[in-house]
Amino acid sequence: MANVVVIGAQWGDEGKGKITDLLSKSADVVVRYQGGVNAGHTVVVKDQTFKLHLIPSGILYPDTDCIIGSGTVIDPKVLLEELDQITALGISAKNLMISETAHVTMPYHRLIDQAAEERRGNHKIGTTGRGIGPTYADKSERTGVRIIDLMDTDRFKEQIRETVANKNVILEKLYDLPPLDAEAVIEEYLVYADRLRPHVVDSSLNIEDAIRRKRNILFEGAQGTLLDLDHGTYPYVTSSNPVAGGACIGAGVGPTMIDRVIGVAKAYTTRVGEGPFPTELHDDMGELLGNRGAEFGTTTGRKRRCGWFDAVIGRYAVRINGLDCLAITKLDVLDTLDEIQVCVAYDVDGEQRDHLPSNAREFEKCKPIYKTMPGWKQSTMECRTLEDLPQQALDYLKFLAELTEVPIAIVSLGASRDQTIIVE
Ligand code: 2SA
Ligand code: MG
Repeated sequence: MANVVVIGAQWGDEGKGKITDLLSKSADVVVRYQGGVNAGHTVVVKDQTFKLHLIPSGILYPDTDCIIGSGTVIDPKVLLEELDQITALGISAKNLMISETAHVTMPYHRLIDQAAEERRGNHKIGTTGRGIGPTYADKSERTGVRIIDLMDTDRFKEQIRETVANKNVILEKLYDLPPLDAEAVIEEYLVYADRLRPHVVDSSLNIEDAIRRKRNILFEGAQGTLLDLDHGTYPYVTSSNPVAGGACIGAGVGPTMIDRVIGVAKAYTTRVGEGPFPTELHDDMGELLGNRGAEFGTTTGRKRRCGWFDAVIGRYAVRINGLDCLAITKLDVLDTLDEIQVCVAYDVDGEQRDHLPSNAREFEKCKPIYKTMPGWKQSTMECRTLEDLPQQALDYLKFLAELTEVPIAIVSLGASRDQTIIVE
Protein backbone atom coordinates (compact mmCIF):
# COMPACT_ATOMS: atom_id res chain seq x y z
CA MET A 1 0.00 0.00 0.00
CA ALA A 2 2.87 2.47 0.80
CA ASN A 3 1.98 6.10 1.60
CA VAL A 4 -1.42 7.04 0.26
CA VAL A 5 -3.42 10.26 0.33
CA VAL A 6 -7.22 9.98 0.14
CA ILE A 7 -9.05 13.15 -0.80
CA GLY A 8 -12.56 14.25 -1.69
CA ALA A 9 -12.84 14.97 -5.42
CA GLN A 10 -16.04 17.05 -5.16
CA TRP A 11 -17.54 19.23 -2.37
CA GLY A 12 -17.02 16.84 0.51
CA ASP A 13 -19.20 13.99 1.77
CA GLU A 14 -18.03 11.73 -1.06
CA GLY A 15 -17.76 8.81 1.32
CA LYS A 16 -14.10 9.24 2.23
CA GLY A 17 -14.90 7.82 5.65
CA LYS A 18 -15.81 4.46 4.21
CA ILE A 19 -12.87 4.38 1.77
CA THR A 20 -10.32 5.38 4.41
CA ASP A 21 -11.85 2.85 6.76
CA LEU A 22 -11.30 0.14 4.11
CA LEU A 23 -7.74 1.26 3.39
CA SER A 24 -6.99 1.61 7.10
CA LYS A 25 -6.92 -2.16 7.25
CA SER A 26 -3.59 -2.09 5.40
CA ALA A 27 -2.38 1.13 7.03
CA ASP A 28 -0.12 1.26 10.06
CA VAL A 29 -0.69 4.97 10.58
CA VAL A 30 -3.63 7.20 9.61
CA VAL A 31 -3.14 10.98 9.62
CA ARG A 32 -5.75 13.74 9.46
CA TYR A 33 -4.05 16.79 7.99
CA GLN A 34 -6.58 19.65 7.81
CA GLY A 35 -10.00 20.83 8.90
CA GLY A 36 -11.62 20.42 12.27
CA VAL A 37 -14.98 19.45 13.66
CA ASN A 38 -16.66 20.74 10.51
CA ALA A 39 -15.84 17.33 9.04
CA GLY A 40 -18.10 14.39 9.50
CA HIS A 41 -17.40 10.78 8.62
CA THR A 42 -19.98 8.06 9.03
CA VAL A 43 -18.54 4.57 9.33
CA VAL A 44 -20.68 1.48 9.73
CA VAL A 45 -19.10 -1.61 11.27
CA LYS A 46 -21.20 -4.62 12.27
CA ASP A 47 -24.41 -2.57 12.39
CA GLN A 48 -22.82 0.04 14.61
CA THR A 49 -22.73 3.54 13.19
CA PHE A 50 -19.83 5.77 14.15
CA LYS A 51 -19.95 9.49 13.50
CA LEU A 52 -16.44 10.82 13.65
CA HIS A 53 -15.45 14.47 13.27
CA LEU A 54 -11.80 14.68 14.20
CA ILE A 55 -10.61 11.21 15.09
CA PRO A 56 -9.38 9.32 12.00
CA SER A 57 -11.56 6.33 11.19
CA GLY A 58 -8.45 4.14 11.55
CA ILE A 59 -9.16 4.22 15.30
CA LEU A 60 -11.53 1.30 14.72
CA TYR A 61 -8.51 -0.95 14.07
CA PRO A 62 -6.70 -1.80 17.31
CA ASP A 63 -3.15 -1.69 15.92
CA THR A 64 -3.40 1.41 13.76
CA ASP A 65 -1.81 4.62 14.99
CA CYS A 66 -4.02 7.66 14.45
CA ILE A 67 -2.59 11.14 14.26
CA ILE A 68 -4.48 14.42 14.24
CA GLY A 69 -1.88 16.46 12.40
CA SER A 70 -0.58 19.96 12.75
CA GLY A 71 -2.70 21.36 9.89
CA THR A 72 -5.93 20.61 11.74
CA VAL A 73 -7.87 22.82 14.12
CA ILE A 74 -9.06 21.10 17.27
CA ASP A 75 -12.16 21.83 19.29
CA PRO A 76 -11.23 19.97 22.48
CA LYS A 77 -14.79 19.75 23.75
CA VAL A 78 -15.99 17.94 20.64
CA LEU A 79 -12.86 15.79 20.42
CA LEU A 80 -13.35 14.62 24.00
CA GLU A 81 -17.02 13.84 23.36
CA GLU A 82 -15.91 11.77 20.41
CA LEU A 83 -13.33 9.98 22.55
CA ASP A 84 -16.02 9.21 25.13
CA GLN A 85 -18.29 7.87 22.38
CA ILE A 86 -15.72 5.44 21.05
CA THR A 87 -14.46 4.28 24.42
CA ALA A 88 -18.08 3.65 25.51
CA LEU A 89 -18.28 1.24 22.58
CA GLY A 90 -15.23 -0.59 23.83
CA ILE A 91 -12.74 0.85 21.35
CA SER A 92 -9.37 1.82 22.75
CA ALA A 93 -8.05 5.32 22.12
CA LYS A 94 -4.52 4.52 23.23
CA ASN A 95 -3.20 4.87 19.67
CA LEU A 96 -4.56 8.39 19.22
CA MET A 97 -1.96 11.13 18.89
CA ILE A 98 -2.55 14.85 18.65
CA SER A 99 -0.02 17.21 17.13
CA GLU A 100 1.22 19.83 19.54
CA THR A 101 1.28 22.39 16.74
CA ALA A 102 -2.39 21.99 15.75
CA HIS A 103 -4.49 25.05 16.55
CA VAL A 104 -7.25 25.12 19.13
CA THR A 105 -10.80 26.26 18.41
CA MET A 106 -11.89 28.52 21.26
CA PRO A 107 -15.41 29.64 22.28
CA TYR A 108 -14.92 33.04 20.61
CA HIS A 109 -14.15 31.34 17.28
CA ARG A 110 -17.52 29.62 17.30
CA LEU A 111 -19.35 32.81 18.32
CA ILE A 112 -17.61 34.90 15.66
CA ASP A 113 -18.20 32.26 12.95
CA GLN A 114 -21.93 32.24 13.65
CA ALA A 115 -22.25 36.02 14.07
CA ALA A 116 -20.29 36.69 10.86
CA GLU A 117 -22.55 34.32 8.93
CA GLU A 118 -25.62 36.11 10.23
CA ARG A 119 -24.09 39.44 9.28
CA ARG A 120 -23.44 38.24 5.70
CA GLY A 121 -27.18 38.10 5.03
CA ASN A 122 -27.70 37.13 1.39
CA HIS A 123 -23.98 36.52 0.96
CA LYS A 124 -23.77 33.66 3.44
CA ILE A 125 -21.05 31.04 2.91
CA GLY A 126 -23.14 28.40 4.63
CA THR A 127 -20.44 27.50 7.17
CA THR A 128 -20.97 24.74 9.68
CA GLY A 129 -20.79 27.35 12.47
CA ARG A 130 -18.07 25.34 14.19
CA GLY A 131 -15.56 28.18 14.39
CA ILE A 132 -13.34 26.84 11.63
CA GLY A 133 -12.74 30.06 9.64
CA PRO A 134 -11.96 32.22 12.70
CA THR A 135 -9.57 29.57 14.10
CA TYR A 136 -7.59 29.48 10.84
CA ALA A 137 -7.79 33.29 10.60
CA ASP A 138 -6.07 33.59 13.99
CA LYS A 139 -3.48 31.05 12.87
CA SER A 140 -2.68 33.19 9.82
CA GLU A 141 -2.72 36.33 11.90
CA ARG A 142 -0.29 34.62 14.30
CA THR A 143 -2.51 35.11 17.30
CA GLY A 144 -3.79 31.53 17.46
CA VAL A 145 -3.69 29.18 20.42
CA ARG A 146 -1.85 25.95 19.68
CA ILE A 147 -2.15 22.65 21.52
CA ILE A 148 1.36 23.28 22.85
CA ASP A 149 0.12 26.57 24.39
CA LEU A 150 -2.84 24.78 25.96
CA MET A 151 -0.41 22.33 27.56
CA ASP A 152 1.57 25.15 29.19
CA THR A 153 -0.82 26.32 31.91
CA ASP A 154 0.84 29.63 32.84
CA ARG A 155 1.41 30.67 29.24
CA PHE A 156 -2.14 29.62 28.33
CA LYS A 157 -3.68 31.74 31.10
CA GLU A 158 -1.69 34.77 30.03
CA GLN A 159 -2.51 34.26 26.37
CA ILE A 160 -6.23 33.75 26.94
CA ARG A 161 -6.59 36.80 29.19
CA GLU A 162 -5.04 38.95 26.47
CA THR A 163 -6.87 37.30 23.55
CA VAL A 164 -10.29 37.28 25.21
CA ALA A 165 -9.92 41.00 25.97
CA ASN A 166 -9.32 41.61 22.25
CA LYS A 167 -12.06 39.27 21.07
CA ASN A 168 -14.53 40.88 23.46
CA VAL A 169 -14.12 44.15 21.58
CA ILE A 170 -15.20 42.32 18.40
CA LEU A 171 -18.03 40.45 20.12
CA GLU A 172 -19.42 43.57 21.81
CA LYS A 173 -18.73 46.33 19.32
CA LEU A 174 -19.11 44.51 16.03
CA TYR A 175 -21.70 41.88 16.82
CA ASP A 176 -23.51 43.29 19.84
CA LEU A 177 -22.88 40.08 21.78
CA PRO A 178 -22.10 39.73 25.50
CA PRO A 179 -18.38 39.52 26.36
CA LEU A 180 -16.72 36.27 27.38
CA ASP A 181 -15.28 35.73 30.85
CA ALA A 182 -11.61 34.88 30.33
CA GLU A 183 -11.33 33.08 33.69
CA ALA A 184 -14.28 30.82 32.85
CA VAL A 185 -12.75 29.98 29.46
CA ILE A 186 -9.42 29.19 31.12
CA GLU A 187 -11.07 26.97 33.71
CA GLU A 188 -13.01 25.06 31.07
CA TYR A 189 -10.02 24.54 28.77
CA LEU A 190 -7.59 23.50 31.49
CA VAL A 191 -9.86 20.54 32.22
CA TYR A 192 -9.70 19.62 28.52
CA ALA A 193 -5.92 20.10 28.57
CA ASP A 194 -5.49 17.50 31.29
CA ARG A 195 -7.56 14.96 29.42
CA LEU A 196 -5.79 15.56 26.11
CA ARG A 197 -2.25 15.63 27.53
CA PRO A 198 -1.53 11.88 27.24
CA HIS A 199 -2.23 12.09 23.50
CA VAL A 200 -0.15 15.17 22.68
CA VAL A 201 3.04 14.54 20.65
CA ASP A 202 5.43 16.16 18.20
CA SER A 203 3.65 14.27 15.42
CA SER A 204 6.17 14.96 12.68
CA LEU A 205 8.63 12.78 14.64
CA ASN A 206 6.10 9.95 14.76
CA ILE A 207 5.50 10.27 11.04
CA GLU A 208 9.22 10.36 10.29
CA ASP A 209 9.71 7.26 12.39
CA ALA A 210 6.90 5.50 10.51
CA ILE A 211 8.49 6.46 7.17
CA ARG A 212 11.92 5.17 8.25
CA ARG A 213 10.38 1.90 9.33
CA LYS A 214 8.57 1.66 5.99
CA ARG A 215 5.20 1.52 7.69
CA ASN A 216 2.17 2.29 5.52
CA ILE A 217 0.75 5.76 6.09
CA LEU A 218 -2.71 6.85 5.04
CA PHE A 219 -3.31 10.59 4.86
CA GLU A 220 -7.01 11.21 5.27
CA GLY A 221 -8.42 14.38 3.74
CA ALA A 222 -11.57 16.05 5.06
CA GLN A 223 -14.07 18.09 2.99
CA GLY A 224 -13.24 18.14 -0.73
CA THR A 225 -11.27 19.68 -3.57
CA LEU A 226 -13.87 22.33 -4.39
CA LEU A 227 -13.92 23.46 -0.76
CA ASP A 228 -10.16 24.09 -0.81
CA LEU A 229 -9.22 27.60 0.34
CA ASP A 230 -6.87 28.10 -2.63
CA HIS A 231 -8.33 25.84 -5.29
CA GLY A 232 -12.03 25.65 -4.46
CA THR A 233 -14.99 27.82 -5.35
CA TYR A 234 -13.79 30.80 -3.30
CA PRO A 235 -15.33 32.39 -1.23
CA TYR A 236 -17.67 29.40 -0.83
CA VAL A 237 -14.89 27.26 0.61
CA THR A 238 -13.55 26.13 3.93
CA SER A 239 -10.45 27.74 5.44
CA SER A 240 -8.00 24.86 4.98
CA ASN A 241 -6.46 22.84 2.14
CA PRO A 242 -8.33 19.56 1.59
CA VAL A 243 -6.38 18.89 -1.65
CA ALA A 244 -3.62 16.29 -1.77
CA GLY A 245 -0.88 18.92 -1.42
CA GLY A 246 -2.42 19.84 1.92
CA ALA A 247 -1.28 16.47 3.25
CA CYS A 248 2.37 17.53 3.01
CA ILE A 249 1.81 20.79 4.82
CA GLY A 250 -0.70 19.57 7.35
CA ALA A 251 1.18 16.42 8.29
CA GLY A 252 4.70 17.78 7.93
CA VAL A 253 6.09 15.49 5.22
CA GLY A 254 7.77 16.22 1.92
CA PRO A 255 6.02 15.48 -1.40
CA THR A 256 8.61 12.77 -2.17
CA MET A 257 7.11 10.70 0.65
CA ILE A 258 3.72 10.34 -1.04
CA ASP A 259 3.32 7.28 -3.29
CA ARG A 260 -0.28 7.42 -4.38
CA VAL A 261 -3.28 9.74 -4.38
CA ILE A 262 -6.84 8.38 -4.44
CA GLY A 263 -9.78 10.68 -5.13
CA VAL A 264 -13.19 9.76 -3.79
CA ALA A 265 -16.23 10.87 -5.80
CA LYS A 266 -19.89 10.06 -5.57
CA ALA A 267 -21.59 8.58 -8.65
CA TYR A 268 -23.52 11.88 -8.58
CA THR A 269 -22.73 15.18 -6.86
CA THR A 270 -23.75 16.85 -3.60
CA ARG A 271 -22.93 20.11 -1.93
CA VAL A 272 -23.85 21.47 1.48
CA GLY A 273 -23.64 25.21 2.08
CA GLU A 274 -23.97 28.05 -0.40
CA GLY A 275 -22.22 28.64 -3.71
CA PRO A 276 -22.48 27.71 -7.40
CA PHE A 277 -23.31 24.10 -8.35
CA PRO A 278 -23.98 23.72 -12.11
CA THR A 279 -25.53 20.24 -12.10
CA GLU A 280 -27.79 20.88 -9.10
CA LEU A 281 -31.29 19.45 -9.53
CA HIS A 282 -34.16 21.46 -8.09
CA ASP A 283 -36.77 18.88 -9.08
CA ASP A 284 -38.05 15.45 -8.05
CA MET A 285 -34.86 13.82 -9.29
CA GLY A 286 -32.84 15.94 -6.84
CA GLU A 287 -35.21 14.87 -4.06
CA LEU A 288 -34.92 11.23 -5.10
CA LEU A 289 -31.11 11.30 -5.03
CA GLY A 290 -31.21 13.04 -1.64
CA ASN A 291 -33.65 10.50 -0.20
CA ARG A 292 -32.04 7.39 -1.64
CA GLY A 293 -28.59 8.67 -0.73
CA ALA A 294 -29.64 9.89 2.75
CA GLU A 295 -28.01 13.20 1.96
CA PHE A 296 -27.92 15.05 5.25
CA GLY A 297 -24.84 16.63 6.83
CA THR A 298 -23.11 14.41 9.38
CA THR A 299 -22.16 17.36 11.53
CA THR A 300 -25.04 19.79 11.19
CA GLY A 301 -27.82 17.59 9.80
CA ARG A 302 -28.28 20.07 6.95
CA LYS A 303 -29.91 18.79 3.80
CA ARG A 304 -27.34 18.39 1.04
CA ARG A 305 -28.04 19.80 -2.42
CA CYS A 306 -27.96 17.04 -5.05
CA GLY A 307 -27.21 16.86 -8.78
CA TRP A 308 -25.67 14.78 -11.57
CA PHE A 309 -22.02 13.75 -11.84
CA ASP A 310 -19.94 16.62 -13.18
CA ALA A 311 -16.93 15.47 -15.21
CA VAL A 312 -15.53 19.02 -15.49
CA ILE A 313 -15.13 18.92 -11.72
CA GLY A 314 -13.80 15.36 -11.96
CA ARG A 315 -11.07 16.43 -14.39
CA TYR A 316 -10.26 19.43 -12.22
CA ALA A 317 -9.86 17.18 -9.18
CA VAL A 318 -7.52 14.92 -11.16
CA ARG A 319 -5.41 17.94 -12.12
CA ILE A 320 -5.27 19.70 -8.76
CA ASN A 321 -4.62 16.56 -6.73
CA GLY A 322 -2.57 14.56 -9.21
CA LEU A 323 -5.00 11.69 -8.77
CA ASP A 324 -3.83 8.19 -9.62
CA CYS A 325 -7.33 6.77 -9.53
CA LEU A 326 -10.87 7.33 -8.37
CA ALA A 327 -13.06 5.54 -5.86
CA ILE A 328 -16.69 5.89 -6.95
CA THR A 329 -19.17 5.70 -4.09
CA LYS A 330 -22.94 5.36 -3.78
CA LEU A 331 -23.39 3.85 -7.23
CA ASP A 332 -26.36 1.94 -5.79
CA VAL A 333 -28.22 5.24 -5.27
CA LEU A 334 -28.71 5.31 -9.06
CA ASP A 335 -30.10 1.75 -9.15
CA THR A 336 -33.74 2.71 -9.83
CA LEU A 337 -33.21 5.32 -12.55
CA ASP A 338 -34.33 4.96 -16.18
CA GLU A 339 -31.69 7.40 -17.37
CA ILE A 340 -28.65 9.03 -15.85
CA GLN A 341 -27.11 12.33 -16.94
CA VAL A 342 -23.43 13.15 -16.86
CA CYS A 343 -22.15 16.68 -17.29
CA VAL A 344 -19.34 16.53 -19.89
CA ALA A 345 -18.69 20.29 -20.31
CA TYR A 346 -20.31 23.67 -19.60
CA ASP A 347 -22.12 26.09 -21.81
CA VAL A 348 -21.47 29.75 -21.09
CA ASP A 349 -23.55 32.08 -23.26
CA GLY A 350 -23.51 29.59 -26.13
CA GLU A 351 -19.82 28.75 -25.88
CA GLN A 352 -18.49 25.41 -24.69
CA ARG A 353 -16.19 25.46 -21.69
CA ASP A 354 -14.17 22.43 -20.67
CA HIS A 355 -12.51 23.87 -17.58
CA LEU A 356 -13.69 25.17 -14.28
CA PRO A 357 -13.63 28.98 -14.08
CA SER A 358 -11.69 30.44 -11.13
CA ASN A 359 -14.33 33.07 -10.49
CA ALA A 360 -17.44 32.00 -8.55
CA ARG A 361 -19.54 34.58 -10.44
CA GLU A 362 -18.47 33.09 -13.77
CA PHE A 363 -19.01 29.59 -12.41
CA GLU A 364 -22.59 30.60 -11.63
CA LYS A 365 -23.16 31.21 -15.35
CA CYS A 366 -22.02 27.71 -16.37
CA LYS A 367 -24.84 25.53 -17.67
CA PRO A 368 -24.15 21.81 -17.83
CA ILE A 369 -23.93 20.05 -21.19
CA TYR A 370 -25.24 16.55 -20.53
CA LYS A 371 -24.74 13.18 -22.05
CA THR A 372 -27.55 10.79 -21.19
CA MET A 373 -26.75 7.22 -20.21
CA PRO A 374 -29.26 4.39 -19.80
CA GLY A 375 -29.97 3.23 -16.24
CA TRP A 376 -29.68 -0.42 -15.13
CA LYS A 377 -32.86 -0.59 -13.06
CA GLN A 378 -31.74 -3.34 -10.74
CA SER A 379 -30.04 -3.50 -7.39
CA THR A 380 -26.24 -3.45 -7.36
CA MET A 381 -25.99 -3.61 -3.59
CA GLU A 382 -25.04 -7.27 -3.58
CA CYS A 383 -22.44 -7.00 -6.37
CA ARG A 384 -18.92 -7.86 -5.22
CA THR A 385 -16.97 -7.95 -8.49
CA LEU A 386 -17.16 -5.91 -11.68
CA GLU A 387 -18.59 -8.98 -13.45
CA ASP A 388 -21.56 -8.92 -11.06
CA LEU A 389 -22.53 -5.42 -12.23
CA PRO A 390 -25.19 -4.93 -14.92
CA GLN A 391 -23.73 -3.88 -18.29
CA GLN A 392 -25.23 -0.36 -18.08
CA ALA A 393 -23.58 0.20 -14.70
CA LEU A 394 -20.24 -0.94 -16.14
CA ASP A 395 -20.73 1.39 -19.09
CA TYR A 396 -21.51 4.23 -16.73
CA LEU A 397 -18.31 3.65 -14.74
CA LYS A 398 -16.30 3.27 -17.94
CA PHE A 399 -17.63 6.60 -19.17
CA LEU A 400 -16.65 8.35 -15.91
CA ALA A 401 -13.14 6.90 -16.19
CA GLU A 402 -12.87 8.04 -19.81
CA LEU A 403 -14.03 11.55 -19.02
CA THR A 404 -11.72 11.99 -16.04
CA GLU A 405 -8.84 10.09 -17.64
CA VAL A 406 -8.07 8.06 -14.51
CA PRO A 407 -8.94 4.45 -13.70
CA ILE A 408 -11.61 3.57 -11.18
CA ALA A 409 -10.00 1.47 -8.46
CA ILE A 410 -12.85 1.07 -6.00
CA VAL A 411 -16.64 1.04 -6.38
CA SER A 412 -18.85 1.36 -3.32
CA LEU A 413 -22.43 0.11 -3.29
CA GLY A 414 -23.63 0.75 0.23
CA ALA A 415 -22.41 1.83 3.63
CA SER A 416 -21.00 -1.42 4.97
CA ARG A 417 -17.45 -2.58 4.49
CA ASP A 418 -18.42 -5.57 2.35
CA GLN A 419 -20.51 -3.55 -0.12
CA THR A 420 -17.43 -2.76 -2.12
CA ILE A 421 -15.77 -3.78 -5.38
CA ILE A 422 -12.00 -3.53 -5.41
CA VAL A 423 -11.04 -3.31 -9.08
CA GLU A 424 -7.31 -3.87 -8.93
P1 2SA B 1 -16.71 25.84 7.37
O1 2SA B 1 -17.61 25.49 8.52
O2 2SA B 1 -16.10 27.18 7.52
O3 2SA B 1 -15.73 24.79 7.04
O4 2SA B 1 -17.72 25.96 6.10
C1 2SA B 1 -17.26 26.45 4.86
C2 2SA B 1 -17.78 25.67 3.69
O5 2SA B 1 -17.30 24.34 3.76
C3 2SA B 1 -18.38 23.44 3.75
N1 2SA B 1 -18.12 22.27 4.59
C4 2SA B 1 -18.55 21.05 4.32
N2 2SA B 1 -19.15 20.53 3.21
C5 2SA B 1 -19.49 19.22 3.26
N3 2SA B 1 -19.31 18.43 4.36
C6 2SA B 1 -18.73 18.93 5.47
N4 2SA B 1 -18.75 18.28 6.64
C7 2SA B 1 -20.08 17.94 7.26
C8 2SA B 1 -20.57 16.63 6.72
C9 2SA B 1 -21.05 19.09 7.02
C10 2SA B 1 -22.36 19.09 7.75
O6 2SA B 1 -19.75 15.71 6.66
O7 2SA B 1 -21.70 16.48 6.32
O8 2SA B 1 -22.68 18.26 8.58
O9 2SA B 1 -23.12 20.05 7.49
C11 2SA B 1 -18.27 20.27 5.46
N5 2SA B 1 -17.61 21.03 6.35
C12 2SA B 1 -17.52 22.26 5.80
C13 2SA B 1 -19.54 24.24 4.31
O10 2SA B 1 -20.80 23.67 3.97
C14 2SA B 1 -19.30 25.57 3.67
O11 2SA B 1 -19.74 25.52 2.33
MG1 MG C 1 -18.84 14.40 5.66
